[in-house]
Amino acid sequence: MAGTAGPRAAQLRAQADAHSAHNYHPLPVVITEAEGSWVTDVDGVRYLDMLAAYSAINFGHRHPRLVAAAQRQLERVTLVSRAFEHDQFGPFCAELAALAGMEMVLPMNTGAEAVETAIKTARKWGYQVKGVPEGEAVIVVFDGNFHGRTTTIVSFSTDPEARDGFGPYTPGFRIVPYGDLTALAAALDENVVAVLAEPIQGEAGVLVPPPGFLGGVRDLCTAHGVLFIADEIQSGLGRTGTTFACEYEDVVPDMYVLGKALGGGIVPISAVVSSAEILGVFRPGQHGSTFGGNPLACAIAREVIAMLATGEYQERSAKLGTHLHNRLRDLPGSQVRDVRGRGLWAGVEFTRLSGRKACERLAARRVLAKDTHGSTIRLAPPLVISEDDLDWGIDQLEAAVR
Ligand code: IF1
Repeated sequence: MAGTAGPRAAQLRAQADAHSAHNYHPLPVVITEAEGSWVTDVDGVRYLDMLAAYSAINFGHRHPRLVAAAQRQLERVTLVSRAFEHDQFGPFCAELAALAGMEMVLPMNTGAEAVETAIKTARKWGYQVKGVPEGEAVIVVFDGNFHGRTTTIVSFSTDPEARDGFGPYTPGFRIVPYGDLTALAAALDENVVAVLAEPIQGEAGVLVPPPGFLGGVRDLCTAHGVLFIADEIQSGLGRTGTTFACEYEDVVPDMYVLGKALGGGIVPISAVVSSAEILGVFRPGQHGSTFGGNPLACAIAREVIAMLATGEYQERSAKLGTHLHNRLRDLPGSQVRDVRGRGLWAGVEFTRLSGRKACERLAARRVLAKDTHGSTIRLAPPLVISEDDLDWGIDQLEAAVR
């Protein structure tokens, strides 16, 4: 049932299969062009993109404003390293801090690097400000987390697939059940410097925590002098109907970790955004990156920030998200066990169908989505998707699960 690929796609897939590491099992679609919510494969077949690169394409493929910003910057300067400054850097940091209601920004490239940066920040803050004995800092994380794939980050993963075979593991992490404030409170001893959480767990299957959980994390962190680090790499920048998913519970963390959509789907750029006290722990030479905060990425991210500053994409995500969730709730209970999510982000868990099978059937119907563990698929269409396209995509899902 994988037979959606045409002749050209089959040839390119065979080449990739022979010469690329097999760390993925992609759907049999080979894309050559894209615009807005639609992609076209090498045999000329069009698909509706209901994954949007796991939220990295929040503004759709090749949004004209973002392409224009990139093209303008390509004509000027693209990379100088952090040994010198450039004229996009100060404005990018100031504008991102303002969007987040924070003071300082530390730019990196990938999400995992930004999470690593948050971990290093929290540890240094713990030793310098909180007074934790050197080498004793603990960061509390949650069961089912996904924060990236570095050796340190997989050390505190609870997914055997992501973790097994990659030891020895980095110590200094304590894992508690997601959504369990009692367990969290019990885990907060004097050596804990931070709690790292996804406001909604993505890879785990778009798990929305119980009401009051984020507020409870905030209160416990404040009471214990612990930093609340919100990994909004996937949930942030408009995906859930607000700029940050934490806003749903009116919660302000001590640090936002951002990535994916910050680069407008054009370049990788990530960042830690926090207060001057917290990010102020770094001195020259203690952290950095060759490409972090480069002129091209900053110019594109500045356009992303300007687009988010008006609130129109968040509003669209909230409105279309309500429509999406209303329709998903109408799927037959015999086929669908659970629908979770917020805004234009949904996890649909099936009763019998595997997530992979559902995605293959969707691809055959010209809709792209991605399975996660077992019998769940996630939907995260671009925030610019038209209501008609969204309805058509859901129609295909309805037909595919029947
Ligand atoms: C892959 C998942 C999604 C993330 C959160 C950090 C990162 C991610 C909350 C790291 C990355 C990705 C990575 C990508 C698939 C995707 C994913 F299924 F793996 F979990 F989106 F749901 N924090 N998520 O979701 O960011 O270093 O990749 O830039 O194939 O690994 P990165």
